[in-house]
Amino acid sequence: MTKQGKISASMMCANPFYLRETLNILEQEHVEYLHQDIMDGKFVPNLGMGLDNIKALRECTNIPFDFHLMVLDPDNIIPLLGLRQNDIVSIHYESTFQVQRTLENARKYGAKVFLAINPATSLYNLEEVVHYIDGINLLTVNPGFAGQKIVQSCFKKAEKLQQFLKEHDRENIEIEVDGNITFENAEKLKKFGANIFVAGTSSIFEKNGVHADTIKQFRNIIL
Ligand code: S6P
Ligand code: MG
Repeated sequence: MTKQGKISASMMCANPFYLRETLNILEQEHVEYLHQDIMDGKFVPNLGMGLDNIKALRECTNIPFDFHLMVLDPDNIIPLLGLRQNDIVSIHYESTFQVQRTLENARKYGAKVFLAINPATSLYNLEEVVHYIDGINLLTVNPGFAGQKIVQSCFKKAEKLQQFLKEHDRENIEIEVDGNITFENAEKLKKFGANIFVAGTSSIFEKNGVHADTIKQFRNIIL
């Protein structure tokens, strides 16, 4: 079964001076998610997306949020996110001592729960939690910064992930890919079952915002 391709627009790539126009275009193009990278300067060497900004953004749009938590001890942050039913929350395998407990905690807030895995995180780690999640966020760069180059081993890993999910009767869960998702990389990763594509500087975001035409072209690739 081919899952429908969805766009998750990476808000860390949006120029705040053009935010209203950017949101208007993302809405008009029916972008499925706004990807919110939450970073604590510890799990990744960067800071970002404060909770007050997230709250303000919520008031400006009805597009569901796709939270990517790059923080240590995510259990402290999850209750503060204002999660909604159609949102996604991705939790990194290494960010908590008891990942299964954290995934279950997140589920209480009603959003879809994804496990995020770094390029060097082995797929073996999924074995025990694959039945507790709604999707995988496959990091195709080491998280923390926009504008990086894809880690080449991720293509093989995406192929292995597809096989792994089949073997565990979980081929219907969602596969998000995050990091340097160019048109070309999106096309390749789609062949391995990816269906949510984080769109950042590599695809739809330019210096001053986004253009409807580029989003339409990206959509054609990932449909
Ligand atoms: C990276 C982060 C991503 C970035 C995305 C930006 O730490 O998790 O979500 O926002 O990588 O896109 P690009 O196209 O600049 O890599
Ligand atoms: Mg991200």
